[in-house]
Amino acid sequence: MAGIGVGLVGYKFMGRAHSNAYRQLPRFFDVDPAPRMAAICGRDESGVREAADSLGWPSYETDYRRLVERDDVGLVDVVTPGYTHREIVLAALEAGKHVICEKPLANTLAEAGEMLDAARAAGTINAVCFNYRRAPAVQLAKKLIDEGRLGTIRHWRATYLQDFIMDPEFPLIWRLRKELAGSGALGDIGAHSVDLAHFLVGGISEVTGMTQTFVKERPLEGSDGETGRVTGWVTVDDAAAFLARFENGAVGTFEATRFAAGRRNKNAFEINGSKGSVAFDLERMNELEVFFVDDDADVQGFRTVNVTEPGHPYAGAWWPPGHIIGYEHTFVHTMKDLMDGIRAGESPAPTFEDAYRCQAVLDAVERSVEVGGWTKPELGGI
Ligand code: SOE
Repeated sequence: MAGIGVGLVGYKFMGRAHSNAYRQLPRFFDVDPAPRMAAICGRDESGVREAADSLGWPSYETDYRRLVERDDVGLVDVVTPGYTHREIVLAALEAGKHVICEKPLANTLAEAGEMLDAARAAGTINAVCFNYRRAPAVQLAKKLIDEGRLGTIRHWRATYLQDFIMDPEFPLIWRLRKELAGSGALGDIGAHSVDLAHFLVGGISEVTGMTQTFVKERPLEGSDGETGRVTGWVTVDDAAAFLARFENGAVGTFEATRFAAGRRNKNAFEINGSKGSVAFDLERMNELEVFFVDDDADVQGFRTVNVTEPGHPYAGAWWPPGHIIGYEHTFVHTMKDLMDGIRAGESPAPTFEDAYRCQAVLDAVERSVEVGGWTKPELGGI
């Protein structure tokens, strides 16, 4: 097995998650090509050297331009903050590499369009890491919908709730600055819900939204009692909510917030169809709640399926039934499908085009907030 050399740009939270995925993948799944961890890249030399050592990369670069040119790198994986995605992805595509990029693909719809065009021109494999599609329970929900077992889908109800910035003294990190992150809760976590909605229900035709920034000014990173407390403005939303109409007639609600006290990472959805319902909550990610209208009336009710049987998506590669998996496995599954895509010569969904559709919904929500009323995702770039 020749394998494919991976070059990873970025080494913080997502860098750790993706590195772990490349290490674990060939140990549990039979993939060809198998990923070969070639080099990791970051601007701060001591930081990236330390990351290379601890995450298992044999070499490092401090300039992404050098990384994408390396002969031993066939796949470039971009896990840096959103404002850097465009330039790194364009360079990797220009160098003829396959690319996987963290979500959201870009900070604006225009950038996403440019990246989609470049990916098409390059003709290499492209993918975007909306990892929650790859939870076995989410895949089971998709299977039930595709098989018609929920009937006609009427409702999509998504909440993505976090609470990590509730303290007003929490610093003004890059995620809270529009020029670096694009948007706040909307793009960071609401994007996951939009991607799941697209995956499970279908295209969104119009939206109407609202956003709120509760804490408008925060201490700059590193400024404290000793250095002198300096503050800056929060330029993104702390919370966002919107209504949506789907192309197939279903209706949806979305809520994304970083101010839901006690909800650390509650990425949840419920889908109601004419024949039944499913409900998922990432904090209980091995389970799918399922309800069928046609069940006998005397035992009717939601059942909780433990999605760990060998026949469940991805589950057979791990442990015996009932031996649960976790957050990190969604990244291993993402890389598995990416390797399969490279082998087949077909980009695995969600592709750059899928991510562009997601970006178009985020963009429509932002326009709706600005002008009021319903707005349509602009898909002209596809
Ligand atoms: C922070 O809100 C974050 O790490 C997101 O950036 C991820 O996409 C999400 O999966 C978990 O939370």
